[in-house]
Amino acid sequence: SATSQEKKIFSETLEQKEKRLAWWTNDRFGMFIHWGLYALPARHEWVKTREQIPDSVYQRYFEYFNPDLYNPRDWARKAKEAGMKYAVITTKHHDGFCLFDSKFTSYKATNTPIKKDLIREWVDAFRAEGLKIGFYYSLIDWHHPDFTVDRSHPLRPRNEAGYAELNKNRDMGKYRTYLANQVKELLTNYGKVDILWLDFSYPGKFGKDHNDWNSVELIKMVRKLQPGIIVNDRLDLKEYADGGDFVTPEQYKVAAWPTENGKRVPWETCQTFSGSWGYFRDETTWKNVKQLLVLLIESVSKGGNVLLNVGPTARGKFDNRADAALSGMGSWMELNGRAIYGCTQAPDQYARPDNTLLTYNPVTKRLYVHLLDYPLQNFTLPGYKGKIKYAQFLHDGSEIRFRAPAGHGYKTNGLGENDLNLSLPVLKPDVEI
Ligand code: FUL
Repeated sequence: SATSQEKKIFSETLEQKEKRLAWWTNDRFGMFIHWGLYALPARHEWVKTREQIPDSVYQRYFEYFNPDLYNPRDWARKAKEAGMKYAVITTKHHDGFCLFDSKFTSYKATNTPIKKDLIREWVDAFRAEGLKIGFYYSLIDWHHPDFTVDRSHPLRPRNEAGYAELNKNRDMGKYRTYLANQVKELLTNYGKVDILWLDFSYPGKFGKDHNDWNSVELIKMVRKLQPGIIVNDRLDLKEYADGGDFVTPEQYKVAAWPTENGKRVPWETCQTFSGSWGYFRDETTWKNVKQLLVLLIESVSKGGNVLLNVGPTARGKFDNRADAALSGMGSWMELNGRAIYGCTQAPDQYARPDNTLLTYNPVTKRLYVHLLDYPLQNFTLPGYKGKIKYAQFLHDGSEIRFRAPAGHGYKTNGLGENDLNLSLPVLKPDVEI
């Protein structure tokens, strides 16, 4: 009998799924954008819950939301220059504020001083720059009057009795309808949508059985409206083999390519520059360009994607730190993108030397050896004898000479019989990470 893990909602085969995901698996690198009212307090997108800010106070961010410098074409160019091929934006985050013009709420950008459907302009701009587009949509909603108050809610009370009191007149069924209506709007009014990034759930999140979001019906609707769309795994559908197209490790590096039932699954890690997703003015924990590039290379070396987040300011710009990180990555990607796009984990026959990461393009059969610490002149590829025809630096295409030990009895300077020795220039070429 089928295990619960084999339960399916659709009849798509694995091959069909791989085909549907092919562009995404190839592109590897995307931009996440968390933008909303929380850009004004500028101290984390969860600020409303963290500081238990009452609606009446949070309302001032709605009244002063006026991103007059918003130029999504500029954002799109920066994403593209960084080497990103797709982007995902928060159409609504947990605070319930909608950047898009929804007819099911008045809590939206068109009713703030900016008076615009910011998603419409975003979609047009990113499309015009040739990027694929994705919508993040929060399942959680702290603004909707029918949404169940739970531990993550800004209104969270001191004790259990407090929850009962607060939830007495709340009807999750009404919220479910609202959610479905909004997802329908997003997938109907903006043309083709490439990715849907729902956030977040786990089975029985609210102590009810499995029907917090009407997930099966929701996903069926999504697939019907946008048959080619790629959907993440953050609905409570883990028991279905096709409940999500890819897994979403957040803010950590995976140890190895994630598997389910022994099979490697598509994955994407989402990461921030500095910890917060929304613009955080005073945060100082920014990762440097090398760390970000290692994250990207390491993810590809384990068969995954990276969705790297920018939190634009309340005036609608990327701040200088984000600009600098993006352009630093872009300089590297311009010369080394070939080791990222279309690449994946190297076949087992290639051992990974210390302080390196390996990526591999299965179509061109090229192996990319990323030297994380530049070695002194000689560099050994263990057991690579007979596996390599030619070696080059990627940044300038210049040849790297290599040799195998000359045979039994020969003085091999510590090389094993099947090793290869690369002769590297003494000076590290300056485009290396
Ligand atoms: C989490 C959210 O709670 C964060 O605010 C952020 O959106 C991240 C990508 O997902 O679960």
